[in-house]
Amino acid sequence: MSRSQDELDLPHCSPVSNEHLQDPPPQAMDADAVSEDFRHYYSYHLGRDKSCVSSHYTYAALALTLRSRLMERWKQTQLAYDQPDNKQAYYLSLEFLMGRSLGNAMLNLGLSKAVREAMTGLGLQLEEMVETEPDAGLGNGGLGRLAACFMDSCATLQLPVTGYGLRYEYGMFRQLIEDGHQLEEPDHWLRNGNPWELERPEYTQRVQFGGHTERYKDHTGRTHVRWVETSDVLAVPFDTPIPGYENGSVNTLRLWKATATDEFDLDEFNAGSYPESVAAKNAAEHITMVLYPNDSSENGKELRLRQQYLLASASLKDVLRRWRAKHNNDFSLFAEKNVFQLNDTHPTIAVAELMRLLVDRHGLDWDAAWEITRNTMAYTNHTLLPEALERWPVRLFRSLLPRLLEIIHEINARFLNEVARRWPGDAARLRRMSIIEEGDDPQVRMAYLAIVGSFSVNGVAALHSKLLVEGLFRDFYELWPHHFNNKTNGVTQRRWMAWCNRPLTELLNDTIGDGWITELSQLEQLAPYAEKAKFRKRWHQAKRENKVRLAELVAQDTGVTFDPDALFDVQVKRIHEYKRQLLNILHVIHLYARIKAGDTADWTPRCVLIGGKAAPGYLRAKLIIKLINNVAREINNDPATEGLLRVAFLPNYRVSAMEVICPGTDLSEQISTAGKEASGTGNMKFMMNGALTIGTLDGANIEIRDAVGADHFFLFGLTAEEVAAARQHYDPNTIIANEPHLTRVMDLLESGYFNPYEPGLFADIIGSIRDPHDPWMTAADFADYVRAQESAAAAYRDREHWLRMSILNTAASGFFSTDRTMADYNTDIWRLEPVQPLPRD
Ligand code: 26Q
Repeated sequence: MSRSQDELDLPHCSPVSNEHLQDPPPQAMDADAVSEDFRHYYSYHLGRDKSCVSSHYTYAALALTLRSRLMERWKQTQLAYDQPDNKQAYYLSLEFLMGRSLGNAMLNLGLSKAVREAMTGLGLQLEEMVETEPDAGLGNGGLGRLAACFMDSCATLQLPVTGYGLRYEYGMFRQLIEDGHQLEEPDHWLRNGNPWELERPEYTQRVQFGGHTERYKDHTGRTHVRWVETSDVLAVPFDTPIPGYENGSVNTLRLWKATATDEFDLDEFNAGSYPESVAAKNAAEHITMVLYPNDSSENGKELRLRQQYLLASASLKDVLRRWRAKHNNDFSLFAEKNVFQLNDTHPTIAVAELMRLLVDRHGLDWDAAWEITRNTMAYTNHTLLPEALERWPVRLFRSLLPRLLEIIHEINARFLNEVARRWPGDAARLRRMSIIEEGDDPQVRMAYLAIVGSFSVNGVAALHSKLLVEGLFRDFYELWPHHFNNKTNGVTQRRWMAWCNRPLTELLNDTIGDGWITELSQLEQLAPYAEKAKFRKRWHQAKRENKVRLAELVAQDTGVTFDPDALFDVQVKRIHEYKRQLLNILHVIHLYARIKAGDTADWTPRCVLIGGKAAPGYLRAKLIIKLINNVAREINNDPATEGLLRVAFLPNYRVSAMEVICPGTDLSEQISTAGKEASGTGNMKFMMNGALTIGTLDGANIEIRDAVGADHFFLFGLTAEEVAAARQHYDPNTIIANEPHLTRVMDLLESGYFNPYEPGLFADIIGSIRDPHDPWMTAADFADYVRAQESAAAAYRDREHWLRMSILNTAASGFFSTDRTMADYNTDIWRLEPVQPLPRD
């Protein structure tokens, strides 16, 4: 049934080189050249002229102009990486939340000025062209955006790192708000084509599903395993160039698209069932049709497991293909020259797949293959919520990936032997640590497979990494303490400052030069300027300009008017109970109650913005969105709040919206229940852009506060330890009764004030706050949150004081660059040498 790769009817590269086919000369980087190329693409490639000027085509022409300049650099970079001595890393991730590419390409190619000049010369609005590009929304939130920031930093550091992911036809859903409810709309982001991707059919890989295994003996009498009668799918790679910042390097993001094999057509067609053959083709292509829109694992969905395996298998085969082209079947140096970073457990099936490929396909014995696998894989964990740890039913594995299940069982048997040798007679420990969770419906614990199959396990912030080894992974830490490490997250300052915040970038460049764009720690030099009144004034002007822009976005998308002189208080992130948007809205209700009670002496006018998507099946999160919208409606429509308080829910929060939001924010809400948010990365974007944080001691907030100093951070709430201790005797109803402010808020909420036409609508939410088993302990932190909010409001009224603190936040944000994060991964885990692109001949 399966035919070999060579029989696939695909384009391929001839091994005979054509000496006449020299590269054309390098392309000029000045405004005139950009303008000329732009007109060339517009007329001769897109076939448009001056009579039809739509931003879609001008965007496309500019994208092609930039892309052609990426191509030459891309080739020279990849040729350099492929020199046999270089070690390479592969970042395996089901999500890459790239956002838009145009501005990033302009910036990193060093073409910002030339492009602006060229477009002005052509009478075109660059802004409008930028807005035309759809976000590449191939991720849910933090984990996917982190992968995108990592790619930017690796290219900038000239590290040979390739991203491997899936080319979802439909990315993250578009969120509409209708009558306060979230509606989801499919995001067909590829509809108008994607100028940034390059299809590479010549590197197509075949991926097997289903079937069964058989044993056979080779001529020496050794037993081997064959996986047969499978239904195969093809994975076709699409490459996106990832330019480094003004360094001539271009890395690769390789995304796989699933397509049907020709056999579908032939076998079914010959059986006389053409329509069925087309239907089968469809089923294959479904695998990469849509991104799963939940950001804590949804267990047991077969299609999701197919996605994970397609990514793991196609990517490993791609790496092995390149290896074998140079080393044939000699894998002795493979682990020395290759490393795979697993972005959470989602691609962890790669551990078993690499074993399968080495043993079944390339003839290595188990121990040699295991040695290679364990020295090649590294795993990053992104969650502390036990319920979010991925588990797959063994029976699903048996039917979909039977050979991989056998391999997992073998890995587990050998691993449990090792545990038994270390702790003889400790049956409870064996049960706890087993990769297979026994029970009526046994499950594969993917995190355990990832730990057992790798040489490094890291968390994403100091607290998170500490809690991992004390809690979820404690047994494994006792066994292999040296495998565990921390790599605090970051964000790329190229997108999250240099691109998205022009007013502040200009001020920074004027003041300390532009070295911070590649070395963020240079922002330290700003600190002394916090004391200079003239500088503070310029800082204020930049922030105000950004607030005007944010207010325009809010007005356009919600109809709510924000006054740029008010305190802009912002919480944008996925909607989740542990992130406690509910606590935020309770505080908003409290402010409203104060206004209604006439308690407005020394008031700080405040505009509260909340945005984020709820997983479509997460009903309580959707109800929280509805509550926020209802509260916003009542407050904004009450004349008593005029000039004092505004509330808006921003629909369809996404990367490109954050590019407007974080520069215009004064107060960043990072208010998760301590011990629940692994790191957070929005917190870093806000800090870098001069926002102050109101937050709990959770995730990277702790490191943010340490960096900027306790006086410049609004801390509140229980610590992770106190949360754990308070749980035993948590009594929210007594807390509510004893806190007059909270009593008043709950009274308003329970009176139906915010749902006059929908009685009882919020009963579920009210019940959750009053539940002694509320895992998020919202009521416990309310009073302290209100206190911290009051101190933020007071601080804002002292403008000079606030500006000083704002400047010091930016100045202290140097640590939170993914350049630093990537340097840390490289020093402790990857051990790559930076590689310069080859010079052109
Ligand atoms: C798993 C199985 C099936 C379907 C979906 C999933 C799934 C998808 C996405 C599970 C989790 C995610 C995303 C998790 C995530 O974004 N975590 C965040 O990662 C950030 C980067 O490290 C941290 O800053 C955040 O604290 C963490 O919540």
